[in-house]
Amino acid sequence: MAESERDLLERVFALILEERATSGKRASIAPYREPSDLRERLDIRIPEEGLSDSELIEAIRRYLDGSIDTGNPRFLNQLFAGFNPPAFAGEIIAALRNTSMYTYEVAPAATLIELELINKMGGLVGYDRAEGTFVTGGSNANLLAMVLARNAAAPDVKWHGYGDTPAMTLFVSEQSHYSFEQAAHLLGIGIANVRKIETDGDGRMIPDRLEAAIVASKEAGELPFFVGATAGTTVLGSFDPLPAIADIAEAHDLWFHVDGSWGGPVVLSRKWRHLIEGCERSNSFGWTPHKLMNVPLVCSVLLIQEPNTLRPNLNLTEAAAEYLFHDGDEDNCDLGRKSLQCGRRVDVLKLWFSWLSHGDRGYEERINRLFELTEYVERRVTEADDFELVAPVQSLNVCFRYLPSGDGDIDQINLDARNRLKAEGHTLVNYSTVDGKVAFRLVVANPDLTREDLDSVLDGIRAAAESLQPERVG
Ligand code: ABU
Repeated sequence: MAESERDLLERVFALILEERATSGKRASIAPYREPSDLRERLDIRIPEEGLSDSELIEAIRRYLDGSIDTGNPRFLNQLFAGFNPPAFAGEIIAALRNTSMYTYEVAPAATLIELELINKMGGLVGYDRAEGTFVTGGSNANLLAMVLARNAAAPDVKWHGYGDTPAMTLFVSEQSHYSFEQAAHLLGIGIANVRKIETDGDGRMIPDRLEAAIVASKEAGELPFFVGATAGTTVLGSFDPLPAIADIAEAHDLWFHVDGSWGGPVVLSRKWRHLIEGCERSNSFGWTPHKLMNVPLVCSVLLIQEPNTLRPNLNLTEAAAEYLFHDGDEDNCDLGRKSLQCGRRVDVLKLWFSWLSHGDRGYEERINRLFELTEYVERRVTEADDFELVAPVQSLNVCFRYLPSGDGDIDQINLDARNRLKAEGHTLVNYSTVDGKVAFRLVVANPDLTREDLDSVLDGIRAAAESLQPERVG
């Protein structure tokens, strides 16, 4: 190794260690900066002549300064958070070998690890002989599941297009992820053919409404083909009633997919697995370890109950891409034949290292602890006079709002408080509108969170909101 390479790598690793040593202790997770301001600070332009290593290190520092520290315990904005050392090692080691998942010959170890973890995850879902593939995220898992479902219902479409196939309809809850509509658009099914099924007060799909919508679609001469249930909705964290939905999907011979992108890992907890009961009856299941399993983005999987489904659906012909896939591959080890991607990162490695390090029990304890912390937030919100839940807590999302003591636009005060905390870089907690009310959506995903961190977040929200009430100023 050249001296200059060693020197640069040592400086980069020193910077990473310095960054990790101070994360969590910093008062700010990164103050919000307008794009024009940040663009200037970053100095993004590519120079004519390359930078020195010292200048490169300065560029890395500028990037870190301009990025949110999602490992900080006051980042509760998304369905991911925290820092995972073994998984981080996996990210680096994957880049060290820098290969692609398409063929066994260039990714031998990674291929076997991926096959093993797919098998394990499928087993946890309750599939006997699952297959699956790593995808670019939960949206991509939903898209791929819809491709498989469409081809099962209308096999000719793969080769000849829709022709005179009746309008194909799919059914998801009104709380489901927007990617189902996006996939309907991309697949030429049409956004209007996504039927949004009403949810109950807990944000769960109402099975009777699903049944009625399927019947109505059939009566209209359409071709229902897919039911997408959600295990962990983005805003409320709700789990659709899978057994009842499975009954309906089976009765109408529809593909039953579970979007477990957020809530899927509860299968690892004996205490919380009941939330996802019935998942073993699904045809496919999306599971995104970069969320609840705290693996760095991107790490996401689509599992399929029926083995040997992906290859006939995704491979064009056995002769296609002969330049890449050279042999017969009787062992099904060239995973590129079973993927929507050609080049594909070794996303399994960070999951493998993390899971090796935690074991099943470690992940179970982690998930149980996150639920306990969520119960703590729920209790603090319900016991406070100036906070209220806007929906019952379903899993790890707490949707609540601040109630001002005087007059004032409650929605605006909550929104302004959120944006003030964002501007200061104190806390980042997302918001949404629930039953017409602007509410904080606090997500408990960071495994290093403590009750004190959560107190600090709630106190910060209260202080920001109080400071926005005119009658309390001065
Ligand atoms: N599937 C991405 C969800 C993003 C979020 O709600 O944080």
